[in-house]
Parts: sequence; C-alpha cells; structure tokens
Amino acid sequence: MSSCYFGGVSRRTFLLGTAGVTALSQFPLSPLAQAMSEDRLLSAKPGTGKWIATTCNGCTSFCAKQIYVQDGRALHIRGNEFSKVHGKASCPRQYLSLQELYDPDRVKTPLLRMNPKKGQGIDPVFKPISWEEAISLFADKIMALREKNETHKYVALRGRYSFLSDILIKNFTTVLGSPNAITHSSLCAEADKFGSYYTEGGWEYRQYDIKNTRYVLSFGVDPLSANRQVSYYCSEWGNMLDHAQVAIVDPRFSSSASKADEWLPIIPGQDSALALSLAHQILVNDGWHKAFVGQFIDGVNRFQSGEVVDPLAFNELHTYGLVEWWNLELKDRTPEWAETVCGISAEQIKRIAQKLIAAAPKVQIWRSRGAQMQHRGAYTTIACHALNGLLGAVDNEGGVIQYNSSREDSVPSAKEFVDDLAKKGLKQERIDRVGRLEWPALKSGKSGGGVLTNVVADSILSADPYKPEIVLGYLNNFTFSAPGTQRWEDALKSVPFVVHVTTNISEFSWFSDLILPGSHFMYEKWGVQGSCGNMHSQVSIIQPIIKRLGDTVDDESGIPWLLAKELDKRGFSNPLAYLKSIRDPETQKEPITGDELGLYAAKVVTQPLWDPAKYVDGDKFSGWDEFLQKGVWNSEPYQFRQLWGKMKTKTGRFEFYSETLKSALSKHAEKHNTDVDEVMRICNYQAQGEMAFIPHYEQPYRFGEPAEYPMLFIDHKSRLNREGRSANNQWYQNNLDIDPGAVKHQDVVKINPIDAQQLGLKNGDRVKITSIQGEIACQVSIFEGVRPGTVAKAFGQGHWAYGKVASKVFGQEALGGNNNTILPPAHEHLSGAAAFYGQIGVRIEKMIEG
Ligand SMILES: Nc1nc2c(c(=O)[nH]1)N[C@H]1C(S)=C(S)[C@@H](COP(=O)(O)OP(=O)(O)OC[C@H]3O[C@@H](n4cnc5c(=O)[nH]c(N)nc54)[C@H](O)[C@@H]3O)O[C@H]1N2
Ligand SMILES: Nc1nc2c(c(=O)[nH]1)N[C@H]1C(S)=C(S)[C@@H](COP(=O)(O)OP(=O)(O)OC[C@H]3O[C@@H](n4cnc5c(=O)[nH]c(N)nc54)[C@H](O)[C@@H]3O)O[C@H]1N2
Ligand code: SF4
Ligand SMILES: [Mo]
Repeated sequence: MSSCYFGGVSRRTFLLGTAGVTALSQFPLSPLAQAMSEDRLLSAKPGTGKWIATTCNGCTSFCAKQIYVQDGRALHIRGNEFSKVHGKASCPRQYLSLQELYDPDRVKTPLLRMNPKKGQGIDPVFKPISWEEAISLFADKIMALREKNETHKYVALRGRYSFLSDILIKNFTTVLGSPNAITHSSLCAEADKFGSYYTEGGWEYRQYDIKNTRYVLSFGVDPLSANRQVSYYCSEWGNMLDHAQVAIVDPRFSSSASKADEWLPIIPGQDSALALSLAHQILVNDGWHKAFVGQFIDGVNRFQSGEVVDPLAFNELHTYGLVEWWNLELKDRTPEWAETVCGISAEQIKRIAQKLIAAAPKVQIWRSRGAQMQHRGAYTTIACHALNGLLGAVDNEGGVIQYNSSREDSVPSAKEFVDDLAKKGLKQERIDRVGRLEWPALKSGKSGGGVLTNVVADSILSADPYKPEIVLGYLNNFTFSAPGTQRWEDALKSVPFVVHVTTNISEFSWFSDLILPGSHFMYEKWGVQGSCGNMHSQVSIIQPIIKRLGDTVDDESGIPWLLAKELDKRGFSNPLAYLKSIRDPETQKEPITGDELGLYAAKVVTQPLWDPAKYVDGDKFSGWDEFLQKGVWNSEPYQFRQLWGKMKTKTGRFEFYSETLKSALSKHAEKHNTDVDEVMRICNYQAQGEMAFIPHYEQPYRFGEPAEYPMLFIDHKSRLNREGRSANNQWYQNNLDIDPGAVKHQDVVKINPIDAQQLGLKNGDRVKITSIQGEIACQVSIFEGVRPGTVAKAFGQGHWAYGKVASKVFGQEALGGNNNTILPPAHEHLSGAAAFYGQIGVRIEKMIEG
C-alpha cells in the first residue's frame, strides 16, 4: 500500500527529524529500508505541494476537506478550515481514504466476465477489455431493450453518491425509459426521517445545538463513532461535557456511552417503552415546556397516572393532540410498567425524567438507526422525537434543530428528452413494488413516495413485477450491505447483464458481467455534497485532485457521457442531447468530454452559491474560481424558533396526534380501496383505530423462537467503517480495536462474561452464529459492555471479495462473517426502511476446529 505515509508521519520526515539527510548513510539500514528511503528522497520535494479542497464521503457527515498534493500524489488530509460546520476537525477515518485511493487491489481497466457460471468461490474469469469494447457492449444491450419495447427492464442501483448522481441514476434512467432509478436510502436511515416528518413536517435529519445544551438523551446514537457530523461532534463533545449531562440508551456499551453520565443497556427493540414512560413521567410531574406546549386553562395539572383528562381543560399552543395522546396511550405508561418491558429500572427512568425536566428546554433527544430501523420501529421514532416536543427542545436553543436551508440547484431535468418509447417504459410499475398495499413507504406524506431497495432482490427472483435484463450498480454493494445477502447473490445470478461501476472487485462485482473501473469518490472526479452541524449548513465541492489512476472514469459524469455517445452512434440521440444541455453557466459552452460534463454540472449545481449575480445569503464569493479554491459555502447561522407556529405539518404545529400521518395512511388505504386498520394489519403493526396516528407501544416482533434462538443480536457500525468500504485498508485492520471490545485484524462477536460462562466460551474461541436467515462464523470477544442475553457484532468485516486485505482468501473465503448474512430481510413498512435491528434471535455455538 501507499508507502509514503506511516500513521500520519512520513518516513522521510521521521528520518530527517531524527538523523538528517547527510547522516542517513551512517546508519546500518537493511537493503529494503535503504531502497525505501532512497526512493523517498528522490520523489519528495518539500514545499512543492499544495492543499486542494474536496469532500469526504466516508459517511453521511460529508465533511469538507483539504488534501495535500505533491508531485501528483495525495499525501495528507485535514478538515477544511473554511467550513463553519467542522473546520479543521475530523474523525479518524479521513486517513483511510488515502489507502482506498492507492489500494493495490483497485480495478484499473474495464473487465468482462468470461465464466457464465456465477457464485462465491467460482472464478468469474474477468478479462481486461478496452473502454470502447465495454461501452459498445453496454450500448448494444440497451438498444436491444429499446427494440423490444422493454426499456423498463433496465434497473439502475446506486449506493453512496454526490448531488451529480442525478445525471447517471435519475435522469439518464428516465431518458432510457425506465422508472427503475433505485437508491440505497431505505438501507440507510429512512425510518429516522419518518420520525421528524410525522411530528414536525420535515423529511430530513437533524442537527443538535450542543454548545448550549444541558442534557443529551440518546436512543442508540453513538455520535463519537457514527451518525451525521461525526467530525464536529468529536471535536466539540468534550467541551459540551463541561455544561451538559449525557445518557446513552444502547444495549451495547458504545464509545459515547463510555464517556456518558448514565448508560441504559436497554433490551433491544424496547426503546418506545422507555420513551413513552419518560413522557408519562414528564407530564405527571408538570415538566412539559409550557411556552411551547401550552397549559391547563386553570393552571392545575390533571395528568395523573391512569386518569383520563378532558381535552377542553387544556389550552395547547404550538403542539397538537397532547391530551388525546395522554388519554389513548400515555396515562398507563408508567415507569414501573416500562421497567418490566424494557429492562431499565423505574428508578433510573424517574431520575432521567427529573433531569430532563430540570434542563428543559435545553435538552436533546437523539435517535439512531438502531432504535428505529426495526420491523415495528415507525412508532418508536415518533415516540422518541415527541419527547423533544414535550420539552420544548424542537427548533430551540440547546435543542434539536432542522437543517439550515441551503441554496444549491439541482442537476437540470431531462424531461424534454424523453421520447414516446421511453414514456411507455416509464409507465411500468417500479421494480421495488413501492406503493403496493403492503409497501406504503410514506416518504414526505406520499403513498409510495419512498424506495424499497432490499425488495428489489425479491422482485428479481420472483419476476414480480417483471425480470430485469440489465442491472447497473454504482458505488453500491448490496450483496454485502443489505440484509439477506444470499437473495442478492441469487438475484444477480439470474439477471442476463449486470454492470458494476466500482473501485474494487466487491461482492457485487463478483456477480457482474461487466466491471467499469470508477473514479475514487474524493480524489478523482467532480461532485458536490452537503452537510449540516454547528448551526450552519455547508455545500462543498468534490474535484479531481490527482490524475486518475489507470484507465478509470468519472462514475457520475464520464460513464453516462461515454454511453450516450455510443447510443447516439446507434441512432438514439436523446441521452447525448440531454447531457449536452448541461452547459458551462459562465461561457454557455456545451461539454465535449465526460470530464467537462462533470465540471459544468458541478458549476450549474453550485452557481447560486458562487455567482455574485445570484447571491442570496451565506458566504459570498467573487466567482467560481474563488469557490473552488475555498471548496465550501456556509449558510447563515440558524435562527431559533423560526418554525414555532409554522411547522410543515397538516396543523402547522408539532403533532403528538399526527394528522399528517392520518392523512398519508388514509390516502394510501383509499388508493387500495380499504381502511387504515387493514393497512396496519398488512404491515404487521398491532395498532388499530386512532392508535395508528399517535406514538404508542408496539411489541417488538421477534425473528426466531427463544427456544431455538435464545440470544438477541445487536448490529452496530465499527468506528472505522467507511460504510462498507474500508475493510481492505491495513490501517482499518490495524486499528480496529479503537472500538470497545474489538480485536485487530479479527471479526468478533462480543459476549457478556455471564453468557460466555454458561456457553463455555473463552476469548478467541471460534463460534457459529445462527439465525432464521443463515449462519456465519467469527471469534469470541468476552466483553462486559453488552447486556446479558444479547450479543453485539460490528458491521464491516466478513468480506470474501473486495481485496486481499479485506478477505481471507479473495473471492473464496471471508475474514469473519457478514452480519447481513444472518439478518433477515425485514422492513419497517410505513417508511420503507430495511429493519436491521429489534429482536433478531440467534444461537451461538462453539466450533471445534479440526
Ligand atoms: N449490517 C449492517 N448493514 C448495513 C449497515 C449497518 O450498519 N449494518 N449500514 C447500512 C447503511 S447506513 C448504508 S448507507 C449502506 C451502504 O451500503 P452501500 O450503498 O451498498 O455502500 P457500500 O457498502 O459502502 O459499498 C460501496 C461499493 O462501491 C464500490 N466503491 C467503493 N469506493 C468507490 C468509489 O470511490 N467510487 C466508486 N465508483 N465505487 C466505489 C465498492 O464496490 C463498494 O463495495 O449499508 C447498510 N448496511
Ligand atoms: N463510523 C461510521 N460512522 C458512520 C457510518 C459508517 O459507516 N461508519 N455511516 C454513516 C451512515 S451511512 C449512516 S446512515 C449513519 C447512521 O448513524 P445512526 O443512525 O446513529 O445509526 P447506527 O450507528 O447504524 O446505529 C446503530 C446503533 O444502535 C445501537 N442499537 C442496536 N439495537 C438497538 C436498540 O434496540 N435500541 C437502541 N437504543 N440502540 C440499539 C447499536 O449498538 C449502535 O450503537 O452513520 C454514518 N456514520
Ligand atoms: S468519514 Fe465521515 S466523519 Fe469522517 S471525515 Fe469522512 S465524512 Fe467526515
Ligand atoms: Mo447510511
């Protein structure tokens, strides 16, 4: 791997710093060390490099970065000082991107599969071919679909992306005549957005005013490791601890729990019981925030356990439906009840309620995928967020804030380039079945508004609604990242033509017919990304900082460009006409290469930020050149309480009784000539009647009977994961143990000493983990930081492809086991989110190595 850097100190700096150049020859160096140091001396010229701006895509924090480039090589990385979100601060994972870039296992030329037989352990026999051959083949396949009038049988799948991905995924797919532009959003965190939308009306994530807060209660979020804006929270968390207390609810002892005042090791899937009992306790103790929620007309608190309250007695202010919520659900949700359900003592619940009341409104309730991406998680997400409403923390100083609006444009639409043939294809049902009765996916209040990424595998396998003929995947690895991986393997085996745009031969590539070598997201292409935190939002540039390695092409603009040109040669000119409509906003020039297309698209999308003629607010630039040099635009700081009285819900208020959800569910039911009760049943919820519209308790669905699968499985992100992408880096494997309980170069399952003793297990034993879905093998790490009865395992290891470091035997044997092999492909149907958490029963058995 990159021989130029060793843990942030270059070998040369080290040598110079200790001995000096002239003294080098006096040291008895081994021949290898001699060769390396001479090589370094020849290539390194101090002072000739410069810092260039780009954006990290290691996670959904999308931090603005500066890269030190010298002699065409990227050597160092730091946070962009011009960012008002995180400044120079970073999480530890920024460095891993350098190893991703210079990964010796990167694909550098198009590859064509020669072995038609597909499977793990079966060599695909990839043959290097030219770009001309590759794109010509791809274009032929698309033309064949057009000739058959079956353009809908083209499916585009995307994983991580920049704002320019709309060219390749959304718009290109539309012009080709397919409705199947499928994003990875429902594998990511759709249930999270559901919680905000159906209470306060924004289908988006949140930021947290930690500089002014006094109490943080987190349902599963580990902000020092994951979630959004890890860099900012890592740098500011320590200061926050001077003025705020922290309680972390997580069945696993996370990095953030290790620095918190209280850890609440909840029984998996039972977060709503805790949240509802906290709400109960806040109300009976007169602790709601009167300036936001309102007050009893006579000032006398009538919220008493078990007692119904007259709605007319309460004068509600900026919220809606508090008394209905109390009467229908909260009045019986006492801490004593919750203790029996969620495993947290009534005494601890009462103490935390008191602390929240004392600190309100400067409190913040955070919620992670872990607490929400569960089969019945929709109501957990609104139950947790409703606490922010009760305590007046919504849109308030020290509380939980929506993202600042940012001013970038979208990629130009492709509407006028859709011909009649394509229009017919666009009318076909989308491959993910979204909007069917059992798949409401109510994004932004719309029946079928979301996406069902993981359903696509089932659709392909059962040819329902139809069998695709071309699948294009880009920056995605669903054969690894989606629960029920085996289904994806089988599905891809059955598709006649699979194309993967990738940097590495990952598990998805292994089942592909054509591999197109993609640019590295941060270093080799044009793009635009956004982030939010510290009361600012930012939009930052991604630019080609180094000459692309090998024969790689910009995935979001270069690939559609090459393809459009080939289609044009075959008489289908609309795709190229569309791409040519994306002109340089300064000179009005049409692009004549894929790289120009990338540049112009980046300029178009960011024009409202850098063009003085379009200036609205936030940072101001003299023009494109200055924006490019700084690399990031920042919004004005957030103005608190701007949404009080004007939330984007049906009632304009923060809804405890969600009229917004009622409307969305009712429309979905009407579309299918049925009622909301039937929708609830079909989506496997217990609620009937009015309960469907309020935060309420749902018994978590258990996958696997306790007798057969006695333990509960907890998935979490490794602190060094760059989603599914960093495991082929030595620095990842060498430093994995920065996560509590983890072991370098290993994949471990963390087991409480009490359980380990019962199962007769010791550290380092190999075990088999079996669920209703499948089985994996890994090593035991005995760790007190998991609740007895549960086992925790980080997502990230278990690659059997990707490269020589990530796998044990590339293409054949995994390093450890992939969690998604044992996670059942379940969903939270109302948001469309895949369900990775909740009560996933597993059995742990010691393996006797022969
Ligand atoms: N068990 C479990 N599963 C999870 C999660 C979890 O916490 N636990 N997290 C989920 C979440 S939140 C998400 S967002 C998804 C992410 O899942 P995906 O969207 O599938 O993304 P990755 O797994 O990161 O895979 C990206 C793939 O793109 C290719 N690639 C890597 N770098 C580049 C590049 O720079 N350019 C190009 N063109 N290609 C590249 C590689 O083939 C790589 O495998 O995973 C989900 N899966
Ligand atoms: N280090 C790192 N950070 C990342 C990423 C990454 O790959 N690596 N990816 C980014 C992406 S794509 C996303 S979407 C965000 C997601 O960030 P978050 O939404 O915060 O989600 P995760 O960290 O996936 O959530 C899993 C957490 O929930 C806990 N958990 C599991 N089950 C339960 C439960 O029943 N109750 C409770 N209370 N907790 C439970 C787990 O122990 C773990 O701490 O993170 C981003 N940040
Ligand atoms: S990995 Fe995430 S938090 Fe870390 S630097 Fe990259 S984008 Fe920021
Ligand atoms: Mo995600």
